[in-house]
Amino acid sequence: HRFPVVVVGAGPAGLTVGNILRAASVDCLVLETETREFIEQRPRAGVIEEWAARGLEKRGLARNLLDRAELHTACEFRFDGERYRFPYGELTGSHHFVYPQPLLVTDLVREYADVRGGHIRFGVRDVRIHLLDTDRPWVSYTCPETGERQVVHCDFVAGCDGARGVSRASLPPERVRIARHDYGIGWLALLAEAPPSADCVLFGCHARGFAGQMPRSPEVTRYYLQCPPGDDPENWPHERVWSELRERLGAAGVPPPAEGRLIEKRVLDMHDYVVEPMVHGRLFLAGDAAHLVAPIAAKGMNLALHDAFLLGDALVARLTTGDDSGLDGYAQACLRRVWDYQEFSQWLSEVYHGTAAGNPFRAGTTLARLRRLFTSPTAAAAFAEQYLGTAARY
Ligand code: RFL
Repeated sequence: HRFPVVVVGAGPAGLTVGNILRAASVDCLVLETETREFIEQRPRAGVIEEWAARGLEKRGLARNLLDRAELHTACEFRFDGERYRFPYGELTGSHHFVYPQPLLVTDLVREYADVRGGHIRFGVRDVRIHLLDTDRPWVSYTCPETGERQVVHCDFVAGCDGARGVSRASLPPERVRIARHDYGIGWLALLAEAPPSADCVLFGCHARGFAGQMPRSPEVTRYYLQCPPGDDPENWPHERVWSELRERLGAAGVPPPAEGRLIEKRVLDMHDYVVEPMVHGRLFLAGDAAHLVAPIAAKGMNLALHDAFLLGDALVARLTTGDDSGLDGYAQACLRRVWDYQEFSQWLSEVYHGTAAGNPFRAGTTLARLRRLFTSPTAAAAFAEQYLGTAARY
């Protein structure tokens, strides 16, 4: 078999690259280890920045998103027993789209496979990437039905297989630098079958630890509770979860969170990494395969989409007109936004976790940082720009 491009991984990054290639009639093969049903239901992100939604729209990939997403124009911080609403929509004229990742993935698979006629194999095993130093790379995998090894020759490989994939591991260690940051903090990530208690994202900055509420739909709400890294979700029975949420999100005159069955409960250790360069020979990494950003600032899926737009367009230019400039500048163009978002996540982490550090000095500076957002219009404007990812240029 031969395809101009093999895309490894059918997450937001891989499916967006595949859709861009198909729109330009470039053939590609997407390889995914999970089943279609699984990826269409895997709950994760929900916040899509406006530029990312417009980027999807421009490529014909946002019809359902624009119809069904909720628009968010404010978030609310709770600290010192009070609530502080931050109306970023009024400040900037820009907003967030809230559209759960499984819905976006469902739209992207349908468009790629059913509408644009793209090739995709689900349930493949043991994917390997070969000969990246040559201009004739190939990819092999085990076919789920027959158990046979399959070989696919190609010109380019898009490594979009997320944080635990094979693409990053295929890079020769002496040719890449992986910068890592560990926050030493865990978050208990919860999905509750309950309506949100406020119409916007809530951030509770409390001495007992951070708590967050992210509305997902009228029936389902995501909550986060700071916990020790590596904590066992079994340490968090229903009663303990709701009493901590009430405490940490509590403020004068607000209703307590509406209780509901917890349908997801897992501990995430907060850490980041960035692979530089994101390219080796004919392998181009995109999304979480290249850089992980802890879900502190809800940036991961947005960065995955940013990479995918650049990579998809660059591959189309190379394969249809022989123009190499997009591929040559790819890593640098992605990494400017990646590092900017990493820096913001690190800054925001102190806002979320500083009051619970058990250190009165850090608690004092954290509260000063929070108050500044509500007393200095300049600080508020800078925060809004980073929160929304609206900086004009990278
Ligand atoms: P994905 O989505 O992980 O997709 C990678 C795909 O590759 C498959 N795969 C393989 N396929 C072939 N061969 C292999 N060897 C393979 N190994 C893996 C996987 O099955 C999968 O289908 O990566 P992608 O496309 O780069 O997208 C990244 C985003 O999914 C990720 O950044 C976000 O989910 C992060 N994130 C959030 N991002 C936001 O922008 N806003 C949010 O609100 C937000 N909330 C979150 C999040 C991530 C979370 N978790 C679980 C880490 C909340 C959570 C809880």
